[in-house]
Amino acid sequence: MEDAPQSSESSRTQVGIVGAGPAGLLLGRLLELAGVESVIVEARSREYVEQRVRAGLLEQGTVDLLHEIGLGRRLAVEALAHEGFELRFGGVRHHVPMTELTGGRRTFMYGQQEVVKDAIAARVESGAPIVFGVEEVSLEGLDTPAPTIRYRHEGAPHLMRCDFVAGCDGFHGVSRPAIPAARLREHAADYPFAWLGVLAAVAPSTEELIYAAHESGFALHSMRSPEVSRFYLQVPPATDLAEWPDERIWTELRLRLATDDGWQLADGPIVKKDLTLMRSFVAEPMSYGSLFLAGDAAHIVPPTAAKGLNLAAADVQLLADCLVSWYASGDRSTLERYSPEALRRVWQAQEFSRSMTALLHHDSGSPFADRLQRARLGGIVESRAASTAFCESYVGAPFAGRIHRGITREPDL
Ligand code: RFL
Ligand code: PHB
Repeated sequence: MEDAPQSSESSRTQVGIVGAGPAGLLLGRLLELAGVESVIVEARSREYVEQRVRAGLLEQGTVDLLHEIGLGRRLAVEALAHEGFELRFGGVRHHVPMTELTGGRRTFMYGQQEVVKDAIAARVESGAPIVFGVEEVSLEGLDTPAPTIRYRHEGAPHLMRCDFVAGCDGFHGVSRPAIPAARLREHAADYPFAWLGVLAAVAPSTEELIYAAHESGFALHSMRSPEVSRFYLQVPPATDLAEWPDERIWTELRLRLATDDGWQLADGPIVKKDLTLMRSFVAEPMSYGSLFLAGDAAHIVPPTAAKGLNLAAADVQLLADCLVSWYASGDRSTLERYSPEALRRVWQAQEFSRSMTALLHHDSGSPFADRLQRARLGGIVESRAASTAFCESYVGAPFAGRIHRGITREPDL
């Protein structure tokens, strides 16, 4: 006997959001505060997305946004605020006074998974819908004003009708591939290096991040808390982590971070190792009919300048403005602003991420290229104008055009 066909349970919302990473969660929060309904559907479990270790550096604009939308309470206490960073090359440390050079803008160390936890907790508390563990997600009717999201949850099929779909499902999601190929242009560039990332249970040996250019390759000393350090080493893309026992990692970090003034690197237990491949990618345009892409679904940057999460936050801030204006006015031109305005910031971040990657990584091994790299680094630290320009791109531009969110800003502690 055949199974009876299962009819889909159907529902309706204004904005269907695919993905509960930073892009989807922050968009949901912005819409909620502006009185626009949304449902977030996420392929993974809540536990999984809350534990996923990724980005750590938040720009001033991202932190301002988190405060404005009521997600800044824990961040105000736990994030480490930075007013400068160090460029290290030729055995010499060069302090770059970022905050002084950018009219008071700072960066903040606060794990991406902490932002995700805070945003999920707020959504669950407010009762706005979020469905974890969905399967077989597909998008239909994107070229109409009544798109649908189909998915399975706990075995049962669902059909969600929406006014708009926000594709916030990361680089490997289903939203971008749902756009007909003829309507999408994809730009991509790969890099001949990768990052070996290390999380170590040891207090950072520095108060500021250290970006080190060395003939053995780039090294970054970052941190997650006063007790946890985060390091990255430039390695070849085909690296097998088994070839990097802890002792080799500490030896290489000591070599690449060494200075001629006796600075010491403290070591400790390594609790996690990972390999990140580097890629630049942009999909143009970032919208198709009733679908809008945001975050990694639309673009990837190499991690050097720490722009990925911050770009996702900037995208959804703009997207929320556009959607809320549409609900207020019914004027489609507000939606047409989204892709060109988002792409302007995206390409600037691509350009800076690529040039910062070239500035710090060791490439072909050609002595000529090495000398040029050293000259570029020298140019930045020796000229106030050059270091100001570098810091303005590094710390990120403020977001323009804000919708009223009805939330009073929490004080910075
Ligand atoms: P995410 O975080 O990938 O979230 C996408 C979500 O969509 C879900 N999903 C689906 N849900 C439903 N249906 C489907 N079919 C789905 N397919 C996927 C996924 O499970 C996931 O929950 O994308 P989003 O929200 O756009 O956020 C982007 C950021 O995650 C990313 O740009 C950053 O992590 C990049 N990045 C950094 N960015 C920074 O701003 N500062 C940093 O310091 C920084 N460091 C980093 C980084 C990324 C790294 N890796 C691992 C790539 C350091 C590293 C090592
Ligand atoms: C990180 O801590 O993950 C991090 C910090 C700064 C960067 C990139 C990554 O530029």
